[in-house]
Amino acid sequence: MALVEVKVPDIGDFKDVAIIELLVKPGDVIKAEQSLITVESDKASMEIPSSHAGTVKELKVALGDKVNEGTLLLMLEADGAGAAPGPAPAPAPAAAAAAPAPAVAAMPPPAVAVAAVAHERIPPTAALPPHEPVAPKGALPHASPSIRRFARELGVPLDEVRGTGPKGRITQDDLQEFVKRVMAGSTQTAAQKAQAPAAAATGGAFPGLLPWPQVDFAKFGPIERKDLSRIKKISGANLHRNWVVIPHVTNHDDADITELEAFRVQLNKEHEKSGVKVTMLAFLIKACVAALKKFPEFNASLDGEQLVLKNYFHIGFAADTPNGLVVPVIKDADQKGILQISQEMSALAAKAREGKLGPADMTGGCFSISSLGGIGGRYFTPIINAPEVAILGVCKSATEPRWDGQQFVPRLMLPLSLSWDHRVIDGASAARFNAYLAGILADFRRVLL
Ligand code: CAO
Repeated sequence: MALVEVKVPDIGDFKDVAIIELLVKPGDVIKAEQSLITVESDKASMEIPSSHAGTVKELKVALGDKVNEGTLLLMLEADGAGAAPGPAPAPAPAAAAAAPAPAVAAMPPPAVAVAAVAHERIPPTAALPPHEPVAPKGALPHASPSIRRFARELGVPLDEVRGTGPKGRITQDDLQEFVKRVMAGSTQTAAQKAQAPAAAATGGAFPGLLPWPQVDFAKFGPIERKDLSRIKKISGANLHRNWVVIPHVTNHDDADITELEAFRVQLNKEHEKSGVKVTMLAFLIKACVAALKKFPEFNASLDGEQLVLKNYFHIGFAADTPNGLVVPVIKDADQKGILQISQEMSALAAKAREGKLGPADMTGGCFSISSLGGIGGRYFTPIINAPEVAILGVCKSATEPRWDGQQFVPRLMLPLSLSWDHRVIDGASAARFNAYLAGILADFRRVLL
């Protein structure tokens, strides 16, 4: 293979410019047009590309050396792909000196990439918004075009990076070190610092929101402070994420459970001695399984742009415990009868109150039910238990006058509140789901249809 001398091409009016960055080293395999060094005049920095492709054998220059057109940069073992299509055109000095926008993007290959040292401002990126500079106000960071381009790709605010190169120049190592520290959490960008108080209070960064109110409550009366329980911290973070991320809609409806409640009371009389209490929640779980079978998109989870439809029916139920809310799961509820579900629920609720639920008791749920029926209330908006896509809230049933076509009759009505993820479910499906569910609760024989 031929050994080729790679020299500085025509760089216009740039004379005796210092090398501030060596971008390749012996042994590197490079392409034609790949940047080899960065040089800097008092007006601009620029990258010098290679005229050939191949393997770098020997560098003929060092950091700080001054170069001109024709200076030998390195010896290259050319790979036979030949030279670059033509010599790199020289940058227009005026453009180099005054470019207000990223000059790198404006220079098409194989042009020498130029960045104005004193005039370029890096546009803020979506990843890391505006920030406090490390450099004094007005002073802009020294960095070569390739470093600026790399910083833009990573969303790194360059003026927060401390440069360790000559004259405080930011090197690739400095950039990588900055990113490592941000990822490890040992440093924050100015934007992250500004958002920290609000983020601490709200559990996440919401650019543009007012900070959380800081109030000295003791000024207004006696107070005491109490740590949130471990469950409250965990469930709070989950509820917050789910509320913020999922576009919730809640449909309210009523189910006539007059006959069902009579049946439940009768069943409990029959099983008095067995010690198993048949609960309304057990019927609700069975009715929901039937509705999930009828409307499979409710028994699903979003995975990117796909919907994962589940062919199993694990139903979670919210349980109130002294330490906070937990959601144990009844597995394979479709394969279990009302008595077995009642029994399992009672065991899981007891375990929950004792704080003895294990991960296996609380995972794998397809759909959840939150029942406040034993407590009170009419309707509410339950928060979807991600990655599920819907949840049923149930409140206290009450006897109400209902028109039967001829007269008002007393009926036991159960308030239902179905929250659903509008990314997956449409309003019409939700209304149908509720109507179907209410139909089953009104006449459980419909489960057989
Ligand atoms: N309407 C009227 N009464 C109801 C009812 C309803 N929808 N559901 C239950 N009841 C009555 C029952 O008949 C029972 O009364 P008796 O003691 O006179 O028989 C009483 O309320 C208790 O009911 P239950 O033993 O069937 O228990 P449950 O199924 O209502 O609740 C459990 C079990 C674990 C869900 C409950 O203990 C619980 O933790 N509920 C709170 C759930 C919660 O916090 N949800 C909110 C989550 S969002 O923050």
